[in-house]
Amino acid sequence: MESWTSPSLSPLPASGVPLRLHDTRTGRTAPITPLTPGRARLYVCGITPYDATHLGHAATYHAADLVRRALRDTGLEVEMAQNVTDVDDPLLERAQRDGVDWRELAASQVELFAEDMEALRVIAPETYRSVSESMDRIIAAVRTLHDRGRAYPVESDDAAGPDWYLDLSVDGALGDVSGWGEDQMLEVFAERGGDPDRPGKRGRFDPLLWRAEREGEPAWEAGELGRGRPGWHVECVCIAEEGLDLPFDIQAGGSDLIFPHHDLSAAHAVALGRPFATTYAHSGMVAYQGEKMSKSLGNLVFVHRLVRDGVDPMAIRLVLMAHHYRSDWDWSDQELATAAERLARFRAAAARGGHHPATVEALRAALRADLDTPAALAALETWASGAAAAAAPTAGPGDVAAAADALFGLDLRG
Ligand code: 5CA
Ligand code: ZN
Repeated sequence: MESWTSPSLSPLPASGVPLRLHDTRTGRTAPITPLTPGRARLYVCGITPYDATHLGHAATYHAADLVRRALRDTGLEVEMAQNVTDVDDPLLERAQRDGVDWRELAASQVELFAEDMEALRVIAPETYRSVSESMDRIIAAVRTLHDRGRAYPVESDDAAGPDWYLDLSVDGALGDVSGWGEDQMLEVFAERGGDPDRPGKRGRFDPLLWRAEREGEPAWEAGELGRGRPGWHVECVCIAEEGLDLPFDIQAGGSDLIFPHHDLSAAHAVALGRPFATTYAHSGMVAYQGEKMSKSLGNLVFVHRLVRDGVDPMAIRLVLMAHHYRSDWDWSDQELATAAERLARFRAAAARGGHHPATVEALRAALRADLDTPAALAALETWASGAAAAAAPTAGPGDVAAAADALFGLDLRG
C-alpha cells in the first residue's frame, strides 16, 4: 500500500553514540544494539482506519519518528515497517453503520492519515501493508499454527464453522512482554478486543486466531480453518516478518498496546517458532478533557482539522515535544498557542543565523537519552533567547536549524 512522501532528510555526520531507550519488557533504559550490525529494524503498530488521525496517534507516530531519527543519528541504517488494520470489528461496524463499503472507508481514512503524517514531517515506513493485502501471509501463518498444534476450534452458533483460538498454554509465553499478572490483564482484556469468558476457550487470554465467516463480513479461504478472517495480533507478526524478518530490534506503539496486543503478538511469534522483538517501546496516552483520546469515546482532536484551521504542523510537533513520550498528558489549546509563539521565536533565531555547536550537541544528547524532548526544547529556548554561551570553537556540526530538522523533524525555515 502506498505510504506517504518522507520529508527531505539531511542527517548530521553520524555521532556513533548509541540511542538509549526504555524497554517495557525489562523496565530498563538501555543502549540499542541492533541484531544486525549497522542496521536497525523497527516496527510500529499502525492505525485502524475508521476515523481520522487524532493527536494521540500523532504522538505515537511522532515518538516512533524520533526513534528512527535517533538511530540514524548514531550512524545506523534504519528500516521500519507499519501495518494498517483494515480488517477488524470496529472498522467493519462503522462501515456497516454508515452504509459504506469497508474498503472505501479504510481507503479514505488511510489517505487522510498520509496527509497528516506528511504535514507533521514523519518519515514514511519502508514497508507499509494493510491486513487485506497481507492475507496470503496471514493465512499461511494461521495454518502453520494449526499444523504446529497451537490452534483449537470453538463452536459458534452464528457461523457455519468454528472460530479458532491460539492455545497459549503450549508455549507459556503469556505475559512475556507486559510482565503483568492475570488480574491486571483481566482489567483491560475485554475492552481491548478480548473475550475472556467465551465458553469453550481453554485459556481466558487465548486470542482469536481465525474468525469464521459471518453474514455481511469479508472472508477469505484458509483451508482446514475454513472461510473467515484473522484475529488481530497475527497481522503484526506477519507484516513485521515481511518487512523486517524475525526477530527484529524494536516494537513500538502506544501504551494501550502493551497488553494484550504486544504481549500476544510476541506469543504468536513464539508459537510459530520465532522470537519477536528485542525491545518494546511504548508511548504514553494523550487525553482530551480528562479522558484518553479514543475513537470509541469520540473525544478527538484531529490533526487535519487543526491544519485546515491554519495551525502550523510544526507547532503541533512542538506541543508533542513538550511532553516526554512516555508520559500521559492532556491536549490543550493553551499549549498549542504557547507552541505557536515558541515556533516564531525559534524561527526568528534561525533567521538571525543559528551556528551554535554546543546547542547541537545538547539536542543530540537529549534525543539519545530516551528521547528527552523537553530537554531538547529547553536547549532550543536557551539558544533562541540568545542566552547560550558564545560558541567555543569546537569541531562538529553547528547549524542549529539543520540539527532541529534532522533530529526532531522541525522545520525552522518557514
Ligand atoms: N491498528 C491497531 C494497532 S495494530 C491500533 O491500535 N490502531 S489505533 O488506530 O487504535 O491506534 C494506532 C496507534 O495509535 C497505536 O500505536 C496506538 O497505541 C496509538 N494510540 C491510540 N490512541 C492513542 C492515544 N490517545 N494516545 C497515544 N497513542 C494512541
Ligand atoms: Zn499492531
